[in-house]
This record gives sequence, C-alpha cells and structure tokens, in this order.
Amino acid sequence: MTALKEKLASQISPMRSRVKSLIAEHGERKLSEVSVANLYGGMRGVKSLVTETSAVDPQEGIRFRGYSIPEIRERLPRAEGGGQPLPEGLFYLLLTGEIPGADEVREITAGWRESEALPAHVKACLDALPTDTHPMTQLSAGILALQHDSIFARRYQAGMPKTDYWDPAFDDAMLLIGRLPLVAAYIYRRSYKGGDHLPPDPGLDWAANLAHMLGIENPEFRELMRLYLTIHADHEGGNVSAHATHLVGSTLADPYLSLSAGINGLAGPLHGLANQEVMRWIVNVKEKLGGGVPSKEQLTTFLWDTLNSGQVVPGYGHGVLRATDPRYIAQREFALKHLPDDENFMIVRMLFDLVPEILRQHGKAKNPWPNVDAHSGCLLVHYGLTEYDFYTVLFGVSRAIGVLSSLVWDRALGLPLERPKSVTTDWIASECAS
Ligand code: AMX
Repeated sequence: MTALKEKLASQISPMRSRVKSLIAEHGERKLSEVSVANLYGGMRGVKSLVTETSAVDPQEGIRFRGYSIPEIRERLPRAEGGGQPLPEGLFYLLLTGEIPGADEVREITAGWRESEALPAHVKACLDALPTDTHPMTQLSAGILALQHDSIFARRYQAGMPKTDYWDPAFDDAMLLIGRLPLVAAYIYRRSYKGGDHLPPDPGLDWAANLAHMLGIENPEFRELMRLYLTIHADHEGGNVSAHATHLVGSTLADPYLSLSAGINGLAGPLHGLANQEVMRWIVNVKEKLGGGVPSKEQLTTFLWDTLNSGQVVPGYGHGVLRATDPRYIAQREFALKHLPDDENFMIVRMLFDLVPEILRQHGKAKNPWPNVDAHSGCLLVHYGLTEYDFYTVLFGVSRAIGVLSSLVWDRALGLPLERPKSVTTDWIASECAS
C-alpha cells in the first residue's frame, strides 16, 4: 500500500464515526431553506451537498482543505527548479487534508506514471471518431473506453462489502488520472497534428509530461501546466462537473462512468467551455478590427454589442463568487511575470478594466468580476496552443483530480444514492395558494 493510501485508510474510520455521531446528535437540525425561487433558480446557495475537499467563499474564492490559492502556491512541493505547485501535491492535500512532502509527491508521480500506456482499444475508439469531433466529446468517450479496466466495477461484480468501496475507487482514480494526459495528448495530436503522436517522457512529472506529449517543449509551458492543472482541480461540490460526477457515482457507477458524466457537464459553455469562448471572443474582435490591440472605445463597443445581442460576456460572472476569482489572479501573476507584453494578455487586462463596470451598467449579472476562464486562453496561445476547442480538455484533466478525490470520500463515507424530490408547477401553485 502506498503512503497516500495508508494515510487515507487511517482517516476513514474516525471520519465515519464523526459523521455518524453528527447525524445521531443533530440529524434534524435545519441548515438551509428552499424557496420557490430556489426551485426555479438552479438551487443557488441551497446547502444540500457534502464535499470535504474544498469550499468556495463568495469573496475570497476557493480554499482547498482550508488552504487558499496563494497558500498552496507557497506550500505545495514543486518540481526541481520550478516555481509552481505540482498537481500531485494537491491530490494528496484534497484526499487527506494534509500538505505532502516531496517524497509523498514523488510517490504519486510514480503511481500516476506507472501504467500509462493507452490500451489499443482506447486509441481505436478515439480513432473511430471524425477528427473534428469536439475534443470534450472525445475526452468523455476516451474515459468511457478506459472503463474496461475499472477495478471498482470488477470488484463490485465479485461482491465486495460496502466498507471496501473506497479502496477500488481510489485505485481507479489513480489509474484514470495517470492515463488522462495520454488521452488528452492523443486527442490533441490526432485532431490537430495529423496523428503524429509523441511518446511519454518517463523522467517528467505528470503535468510536464502532458506538456511534452502535446508537443510544446518549453520549460515555461511546463510550469504553466503545473499551475493550470493545480488551480482548476476543484471548486467545492455544487458546480456542474463536481455535482454530476458525485450524482452518477451515487448509483455506484464506477469512477470512469462518473467522471465521464462530470466531463460532459464541464463541456457546457456556461461552465468549462467558457475558456474556449473567451479566446474566440478576443480573436473575433481582433479579426473584425484588422488585428492588433483594440482601443478601449472599440472594446467597449464590442462588449455592448455582445450584451445587446443577448449573449453573455464569457469569462465573467459566477454562480457563487462575488469578487475576482483567485484562480484568475494566479494566472494574471503568471502572465505578468512571463509574458507581460503579450498582445492577447494586454486585451485580457483591458477587459479586466472595462467589463466589471459595463456589466454593472447592464444590471443583470450578480457578479461582474472575471472567473478562471477569462485568463487561461491568452496564456495557452502564447505558448503555441492555439486550438481553442481543446482548452476545456485541459480543464477536464485537472478537474478529475478534485472530483475523483471527492468520489473516493463519497464511497468511504457510504453516501447514499442521491434522489431529491421533484415537484410540478401545479403542485407549487396549489401549495402557495393554501
Ligand atoms: N454576461 C452577461 N450576462 C451575464 C453574465 C455575463 N458574463 N453573467 C451573468 N449574466 C446574466 C445571466 O445570464 C442572467 O441573465 P437572465 O436573468 O437574463 O437569465 C443574470 O445575469 C443573472 O445571472 P447570475 O445570477 O449573475 O449568474 P448565474 O449564477 O445564473 O450564472 C454564470 C453564472 C457563470 C453561468 C454566468 O455568470 C455566465 O453565464 N457567465 C459567462 C460564462 C462563463 O464565464 N462561464 C464560466 C464560469 C466558470 C466556470 O464554471 N468555469
């Protein structure tokens, strides 16, 4: 058993007892109310899920097991000579609540990179899809094809006791996360590089190896991938990718089936697909104006045109946040350090100066500030990753770390099938009339 699995195993029994006594002592205590507006309003703010790995404060943003983004950037182990946290370290933190040391992180890198050959049938499955199939569709299909190797599904069929569910869920998570960069790179190279695939480099950490297999051999891009794959990993439990993974997993569908569901949710333009939409919006502006950095006046006109035609400004607003997303700030700091004069970054900065005030005047969005997706595109383009449709795949590879950590805890705590009650509009109307 690895150190991580051992640590996890030692935490499960006390946590089960804690939850049991909370339910026994306070089971009837009310934590939230549900209004008619909530039912029609996407359940914003209704406390109805338990997620141990992270929590979002509307003002401060994400905390992973209590640690803010600046704190994890400071405290998580880095690659040798690197300045960014390793996603491996975040995985350890999300699962255990503890900051790992370099040895623990090395062990996770080794685990993820152990069986990273992509099975032939997975390649064949992806190759059967037209190369212009959206990369997120390919990612979801690739994850489903990998499900053939699910240890959870096999052990469930063999009749494992409930108390053991977390164990193969963890093993599946390790293998699946380890293979995701292979799937992502395979999709990228078949979709955009004529199927000229690049073999993994065994000497690299997980994120750097993904950068390598994409074909971008730039140490700064490796650093970007480490940061990117860390900060996109988790955003508490109610966002669509996390919630969908949790919901499907509550049927005891294995981690592959569950993650594929979460990835399908991430592929929506109001969720993870916003990152490709931001870059597309910027390029569209530049094309219409004949290239270069537009003036403030020109950008303002484009922003109002977008809003007046009934579209959203991608990368701005949020279901929970009410301030600038710290994941945006982390990427901005990276850009200020490494690409301060980049043209697209200059536009992203101008948008930061303009959009909040325009959205305020527009008067609809509850949060006029940028979210994580407003920034990532300009960084990726800078290092040569210019295929916008691929961006959400990187988000998905990272998100797997968070939602699969949560799924392991779901199974450890024996969380049941999720099955809220639905009602009809007639029922609501008659209830309100009484
Ligand atoms: N541009 C224009 N209008 C916006 C807006 C934006 N960026 N953000 C919100 N609004 C509008 C909504 O469409 C809604 O309009 P309606 O009343 O006509 O339906 C109104 O403001 C109220 O919405 P809200 O309560 O502030 O937001 P929400 O919780 O319903 O939705 C989100 C949140 C992210 C879907 C929304 O802000 C949005 O569409 N943003 C642009 C897309 C985006 O960046 N998505 C990525 C989010 C981060 C992520 O998940 N990766």
